[in-house]
Amino acid sequence: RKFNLAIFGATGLVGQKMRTILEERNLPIENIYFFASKNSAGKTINFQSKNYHIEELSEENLKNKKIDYALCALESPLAKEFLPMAAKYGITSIDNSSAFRMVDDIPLVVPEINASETSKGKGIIASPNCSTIQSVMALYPIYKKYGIKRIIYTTYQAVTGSGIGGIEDLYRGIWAGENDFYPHQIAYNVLPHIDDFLDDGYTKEEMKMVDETKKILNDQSLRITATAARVPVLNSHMVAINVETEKPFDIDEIFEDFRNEPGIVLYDDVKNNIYPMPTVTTGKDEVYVGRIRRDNSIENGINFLSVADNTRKGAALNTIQILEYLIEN
Ligand code: 11C
Repeated sequence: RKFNLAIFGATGLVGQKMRTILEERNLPIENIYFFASKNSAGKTINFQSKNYHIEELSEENLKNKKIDYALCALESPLAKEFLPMAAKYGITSIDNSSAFRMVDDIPLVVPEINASETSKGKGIIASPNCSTIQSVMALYPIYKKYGIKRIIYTTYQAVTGSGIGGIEDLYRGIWAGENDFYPHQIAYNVLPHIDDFLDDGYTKEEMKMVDETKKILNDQSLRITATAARVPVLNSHMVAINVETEKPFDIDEIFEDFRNEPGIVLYDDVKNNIYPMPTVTTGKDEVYVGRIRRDNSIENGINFLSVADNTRKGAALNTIQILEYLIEN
């Protein structure tokens, strides 16, 4: 049966990407509504060769339109305001923001890993942080087969993770060495700082990776630590992952495990300079893994890279895959 869909925050970077990906896939959409702030209301948006008016996200609109599902690309404070309201009017929202991810009875879903959790959602389903999604996707085959004791994440994150402000700072920086969005110039630089600092010296981004990984894998015993950095790359995050497994493994089998995992592309042929990079993964739906090698400093350790389009699998695509799972089930 066909359903009515809304996009909340349709004009931002993730909202626009949701529209692009919906155009690529064939979902049985009856009516689609694009919502944004008052400033954007009235502007037109093109979807599947038809023009739509952007409407203001308001209680009245949520109440009066018969919406079944919403893809939410709002900032956290707005998601907190509007998603419980949407749920009240019978709308199931799939939220890209961090607002509800760590709330106990709200599922945090990467469909390839824990799609069945969606059945526990009462009107809101959370989609994880971008760097978390591509990391758990890559760790999942290892976790299933060998168990995991400890994970060390080190990230190299693109400016699209910050939305339009990050892109503008990168371009402005290249020409004028100026910054407006970030606390320092991002062009020709690396910022060891993503999201706010917490009292213990970690950033919120680092703790999202730690906490969300445990929730998605449903394993609080995992020991995880993270360092997150912003690099002057336009799009696609790279995460260097060091993992210590419970059980011993054959490194050749790890390559096979990645090769056989849905949603993963094994991209590792170093003799021919084949390894995942943002220029390879941008515009792709899959998570690319490469530079796979044994960590010889411990008994059962692996080093590898996970690289993915943070605006696709890291954001818009994951929410749409959750939606596809919901409508199929
Ligand atoms: C970044 N990972 O690259 C962030 C963006 O919690 O959804 C996503 C923030 C979030 O800056």
